Amino acid sequence: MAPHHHPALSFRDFLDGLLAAGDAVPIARPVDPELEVGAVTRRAYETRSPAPLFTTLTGGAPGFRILGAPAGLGAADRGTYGRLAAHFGLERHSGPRDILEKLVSALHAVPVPPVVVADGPCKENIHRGDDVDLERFPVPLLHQGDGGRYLGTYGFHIVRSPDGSWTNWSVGRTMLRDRTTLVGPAMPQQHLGMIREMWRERGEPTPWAMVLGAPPAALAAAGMPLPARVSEDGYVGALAGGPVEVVRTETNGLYVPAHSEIVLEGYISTDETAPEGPMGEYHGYLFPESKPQPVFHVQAVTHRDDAVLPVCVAGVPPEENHTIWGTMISAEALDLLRSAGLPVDLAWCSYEAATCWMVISVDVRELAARRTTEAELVDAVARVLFGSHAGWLVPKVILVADDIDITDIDQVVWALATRYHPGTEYCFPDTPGIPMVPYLTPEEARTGRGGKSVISCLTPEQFLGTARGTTASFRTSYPRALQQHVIDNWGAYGYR
Ligand SMILES: Cc1cc2nc3c(=O)[nH]c(=O)nc-3n(C[C@H](O)[C@H](O)[C@H](O)COP(=O)(O)O)c2cc1C
Ligand SMILES: [Mn+2]
Repeated sequence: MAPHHHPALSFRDFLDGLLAAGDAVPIARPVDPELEVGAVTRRAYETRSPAPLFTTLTGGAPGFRILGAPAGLGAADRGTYGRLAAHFGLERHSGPRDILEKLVSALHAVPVPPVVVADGPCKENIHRGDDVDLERFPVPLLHQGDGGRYLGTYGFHIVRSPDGSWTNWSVGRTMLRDRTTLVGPAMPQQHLGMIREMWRERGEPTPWAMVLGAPPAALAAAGMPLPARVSEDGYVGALAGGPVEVVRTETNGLYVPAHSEIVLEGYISTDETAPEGPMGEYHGYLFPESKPQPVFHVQAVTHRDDAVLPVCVAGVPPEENHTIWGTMISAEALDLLRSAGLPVDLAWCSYEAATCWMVISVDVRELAARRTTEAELVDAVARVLFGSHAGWLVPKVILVADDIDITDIDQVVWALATRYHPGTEYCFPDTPGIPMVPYLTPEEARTGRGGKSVISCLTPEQFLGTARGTTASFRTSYPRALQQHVIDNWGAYGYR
């Protein structure tokens, strides 16, 4: 077996990197998968502490571990975005702009398809047929009020269109139902639901696999709204600078990343459903209703020795629905907007906004040169974004000038407060959107339309290339030489 040794392409190498950097902590004392794993992980997110690696769990068979907060934020001195950057093999102090530009450039690189290998770490243990028992895993109850225990919160589904031309990798949650079945959403607008529908039309169940503890770059790409019929695997190869090694499943002819911790193989039922949820969700709420969702049948389980199950404990930011999903949506949207020729500097789903808004910074010099109006700009942005797979996920868009660093929430709040004129919001009541957005009316959630808007924080002067005032700040109110003098003498003034 060839050594892979690349944090972006091997979960185990990624974990070793976090441990070496002090951005994951091994927890040897016994921890209960029922609520305790969730509570520790939640506190780690909310205090920006290292990722907890639970090595002794009081539920499930011995020998399994759990990693909480795999892409939580860290303390600033260790690199706020260090765990996220490590997913892409970037250095720990990379910032949001570095990460976005890397993701965008890989969209323009030639896709690097996976290579098939004969064997891999994910095959170290193989259970088939009657030997399949999902209860062997320490399946955590993540929040009180959840409708069940979730095995899949940081893994991805693998399905293939019946004609074999499109392999889709997508992150989606799965709840444990019994020893051999899971239940989870497969929304028709998401590619998992689209491909399942293709198989259903033929009257067949969908061959399916789920990967837990996947290569981190693959997990991130599986959480990215690439267009339909684009296979995420080729994007991952371009992003990671080398192909993903995949092995054939034991039972259904799909291919799964060899350097994965746990692989589930089976099929998605055509019509069988079971109640799923509720679960504390990405927007930060738990709504106490369960919904009927498709049942996933598991016919084989393979896993590494001492397998690590990664866990996302969804809820208020920052967790992986914000740091991974929000970042991947931002990159795809940024590329769409730029490729459409719009004067866009950056796009960013503020983590603090729980993937419910995207801020877009506009190159105001280019904007003024175009002699356009606010309504025309908003219309063009809405057409490009809301018409896309990525834009379906984003209910609110905020436009600001590029003097604002949109990855700094303090600056976004300042722009909203001082530049947005009340009553000028552009609403899109007929535009389709993800029905999970918490403020939707029952009618909007049922029809899957509405609740979408664009807010412009661009001032009338910015469309004309003039200015009414200047910003009063350290960076803008003093000569550059004086700024440097103050920085150089900061200690001499008595500051640490
Ligand atoms: C941690 C995490 C959990 C997610 N859970 C779900 C989910 O349960 N259902 C869903 O439709 N999307 C979920 N997503 C978002 C999808 O992965 C994302 O929209 C992706 O684009 C879907 O793949 P597709 O574009 O191939 O359909 C999640 C993303 C992340 C990062
Ligand atoms: Mn897809």
